[in-house]
Amino acid sequence: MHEQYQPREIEAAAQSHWEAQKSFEVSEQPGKDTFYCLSMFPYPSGKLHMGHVRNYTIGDVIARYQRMLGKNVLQPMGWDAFGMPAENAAMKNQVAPAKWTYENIQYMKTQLKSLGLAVDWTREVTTCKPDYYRWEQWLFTRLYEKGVIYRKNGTVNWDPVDQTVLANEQVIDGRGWRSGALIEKREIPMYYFKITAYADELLESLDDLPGWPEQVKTMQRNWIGKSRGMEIGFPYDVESIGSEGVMKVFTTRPDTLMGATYVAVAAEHPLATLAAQGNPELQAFIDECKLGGVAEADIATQEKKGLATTLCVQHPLTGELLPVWVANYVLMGYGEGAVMAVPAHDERDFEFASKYGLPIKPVVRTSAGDETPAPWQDAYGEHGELINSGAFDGLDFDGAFDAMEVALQKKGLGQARTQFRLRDWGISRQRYWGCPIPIIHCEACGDVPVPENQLPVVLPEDVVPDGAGSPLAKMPEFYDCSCPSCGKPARRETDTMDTFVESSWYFARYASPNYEQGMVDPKAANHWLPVDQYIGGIEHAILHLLYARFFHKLMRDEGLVSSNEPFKNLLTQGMVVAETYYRTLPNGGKDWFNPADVEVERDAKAKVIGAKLKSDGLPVEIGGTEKMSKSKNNGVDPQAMIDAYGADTCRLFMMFASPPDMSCEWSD
Ligand code: RRW
Ligand code: ZN
Repeated sequence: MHEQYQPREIEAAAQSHWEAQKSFEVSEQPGKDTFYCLSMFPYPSGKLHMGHVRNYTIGDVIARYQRMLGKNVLQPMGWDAFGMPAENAAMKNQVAPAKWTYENIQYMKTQLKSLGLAVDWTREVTTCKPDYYRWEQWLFTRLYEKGVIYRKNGTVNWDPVDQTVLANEQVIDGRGWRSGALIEKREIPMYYFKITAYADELLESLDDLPGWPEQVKTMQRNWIGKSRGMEIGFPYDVESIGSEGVMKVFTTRPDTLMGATYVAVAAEHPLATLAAQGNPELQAFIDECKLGGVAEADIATQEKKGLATTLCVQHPLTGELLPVWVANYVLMGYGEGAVMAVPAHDERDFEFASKYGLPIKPVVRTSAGDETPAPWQDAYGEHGELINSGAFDGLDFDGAFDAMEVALQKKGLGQARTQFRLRDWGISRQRYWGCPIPIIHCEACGDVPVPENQLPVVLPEDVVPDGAGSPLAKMPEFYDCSCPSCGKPARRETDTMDTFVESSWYFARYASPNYEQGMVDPKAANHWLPVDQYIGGIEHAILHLLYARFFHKLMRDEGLVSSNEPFKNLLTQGMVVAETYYRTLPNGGKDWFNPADVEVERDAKAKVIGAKLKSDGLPVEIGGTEKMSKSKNNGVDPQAMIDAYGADTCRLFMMFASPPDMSCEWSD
């Protein structure tokens, strides 16, 4: 018997016992209560992070508790294995993404096993393997036939030097991350999931999730963004435009209609194209608008710019002529690609009108007062009694909404409409390391989904991308094929799917991971689903969770699962934070040191009074606690902790140091 705790021996002995006993392998047991405990599966990025350790320990503690209550507990694990990190590593190290990925999986799996998690490893799922993604392709073809997936043009970031499409995060200050070239917007055909057809249900059924954090539900509601507004038509001024027509806008503030002083259209709007004929200055501006990234956040913060045209439209109620401007803050993909501008009651319009000296007319009495000029900035968005609006004066928001609708309907120029902020989900990626989109392009037949008996469309695994364009598009051995309908030579789609598609249904595949007759075995899926407890980081509060909820409903509508929602209870774990240390460089930048390389000095009461770099014994600055990250070099390698003190010590510390949903400060 050892005096001291010997983690290595004890943990290894326990783990081999569990393995031999198949302690955590579970099967369906009719009559026994089930509990499905799921932690978000990792990207095989290289090695475990403290954030993983925390996530998977929380899950394991819950799984153990439920097992002790006598339940049949399923706790699976797998790999979210497609994605750009593998391509980036491939370019850096000249190694195929597949090889890099499989090696990482192998290493991280031994790491995960050393944590002693009660995982049923026989259910391991790896999304980059054909036995997984073939079912994703199968569902794709089903949904395509049903019209839930469709093709349309979408705008992407085009790097003219590398001749490649870039993801938003690869565009830095409007330039390509590798080439430094000015990025252009390009329209290319892409495939879209019609998630908007499920917008109402995705919103409504949030109310059936009492086991979700209120904060996450609010984020989802805001993302879906249901709003009631009015579609309003502004008749063309035939004299300036040269033809009859109506410019449509959508607004959630029809009560401010009498305060519209100009209209603005997107660079791609037909009126912009018309106005640019014979106007080189405007054409140049339109071209400039087409430059720059497509990320919404960048567009929201960029400087608002515009150019006047000689065109006018008529105010739908007064007939007054309003000038048409082309503006970079109006997006073609949103609403109608045109807005009625009410500078007194909209921040962007105010900024624009002030810059270009356009009239500002207050039509709602807000807390900012009626005076001109008034500090409208403080009162944008406020509802109030109408002023300066003729017959509408004195009405409140709801009264004005209804009265405007009646007045507009009389002229056939208005209609109340509900709008969603949510857009359809574009899943085409011009990338190599992803699930091939199972479509064949035939000159005679158009887009033909790959028939079931020709699935999967297998991704070749020996390719090393070079960053210039999509490798698959340069591989005739991949794209040359014959049309499944007419047999003539055809071309296989070379785009791959967004990796969020794989993570949208893995939780269902775990129920029958080796099932070969379908995407899931409905019997097994309905035995385990919905997940009783889902655990993961808050960074997935919006997209991943929304897409997974959407997929669950798609699978329900395919008859594969019977529940409406995939995750009954959700726990969003807090971050893992650690102290940061740095020295200021001569150029003002900071050199960050890893906590492992720093020695902390404490006073008699253990209060930290300073820190020194171990290698040179000289002082370093203490930068405060921050989320563990590469940029601040404050990541603590869990493996070093496990090797030194054992997995249980590490796990126990993480559970004890902080409640699971709050941030946890690591300290050795
Ligand atoms: N494969 C995806 C993924 O995020 C998940 C799919 C379901 C979309 C904090 C957590 C910190 C992460 C820093 C570092 C997620 C972390 C899980 C961290 C898997 C957290 C990992 N894969 N929470 N996690 N590193 O490998 O939130 O404070 O990135 O729940 O571990 O993370 S992942
Ligand atoms: Zn054909």
